[in-house]
Amino acid sequence: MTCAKQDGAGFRVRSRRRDAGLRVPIFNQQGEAMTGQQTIGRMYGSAPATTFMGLPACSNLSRPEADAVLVGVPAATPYASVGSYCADAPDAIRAVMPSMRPPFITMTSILMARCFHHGCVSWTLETCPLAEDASENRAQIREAVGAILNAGAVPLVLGGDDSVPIPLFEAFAGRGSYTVLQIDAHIDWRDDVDGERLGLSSTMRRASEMGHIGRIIQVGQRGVGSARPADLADAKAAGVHFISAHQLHREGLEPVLRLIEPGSELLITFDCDALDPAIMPAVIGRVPGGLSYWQAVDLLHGAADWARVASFDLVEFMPARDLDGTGALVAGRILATVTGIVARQAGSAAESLPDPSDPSLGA
Ligand SMILES: [Mn+2]
Repeated sequence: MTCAKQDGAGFRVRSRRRDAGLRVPIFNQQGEAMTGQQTIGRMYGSAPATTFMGLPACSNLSRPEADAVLVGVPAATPYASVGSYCADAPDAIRAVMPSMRPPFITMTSILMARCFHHGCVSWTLETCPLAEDASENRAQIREAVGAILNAGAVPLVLGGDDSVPIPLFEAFAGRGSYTVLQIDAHIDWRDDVDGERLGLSSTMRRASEMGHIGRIIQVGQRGVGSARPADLADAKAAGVHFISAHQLHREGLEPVLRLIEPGSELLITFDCDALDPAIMPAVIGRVPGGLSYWQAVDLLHGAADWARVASFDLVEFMPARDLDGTGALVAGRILATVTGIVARQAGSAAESLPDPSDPSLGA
């Protein structure tokens, strides 16, 4: 970096890149180079998309004609103290995942890409980020998820803060028994925060109270959050299985995967703060020691080897805290990976696709 004097008002930083006349692509969230150069994505045939990876937009949620429906949900029950700080997440994550078409379908993305265009559609809920409309938000989410389930498809929910999974889980009532796999830096077992019992700190306690939720597995704890010692004691008394981030790093995925009962139905709830902030800075509270990208991907694939993914949600992505789109890209890839898993489990992946367990494919 070099410094240049500017009108006697002080020094401003000027990049060496500009001085040297180099043209390094800097991507905006539409995947277009801010320098005007072609991006690597465009070079291989991608294009900006209005839906996640260019998924077909859904015209009728009750008849989606797909195995999975990706639903953007800006808000459910925001706390008045912080508001809906993740309301822009669906748009931000969609924007960084452009459409993929040949020959941009690489070996690492072929599973996702094929599944997207044959087995998943996109829908957006316009939930209101204002707390006073939270009950309406929750009703919208329950109705949307219920419609998707009635149609025989799998809901993939792109939040929104961590209060979004509560009405998502509620929509499964009367449909069977489910295991919740929560991947999160926090346990989310507060009974209430400032009188709000359906906010982001209470998600797992509310889940434990639902008759259709059986086993609860919580992975990745390490963060300083709102939980109190009594909350942890209650969770353990309720039979929750905890695998902390540190334990995962020391012992690998085996302790988690052993907890997943073969043939069970999984509701996977993925808080972005479970990931290490080096790859996921876009969270409200960054804590070192989180999951790596491959730990997360292998956990999702490993869980899906034993159980059916009945729903997936990705929450707590906070665009205002992202750094150069890094977190959005990671979140998008995680979501894309799960979409591929769901489509494969539904049998919509073409038989000619490579074996997903082939390590050379990546995710
Ligand atoms: Mn969390």
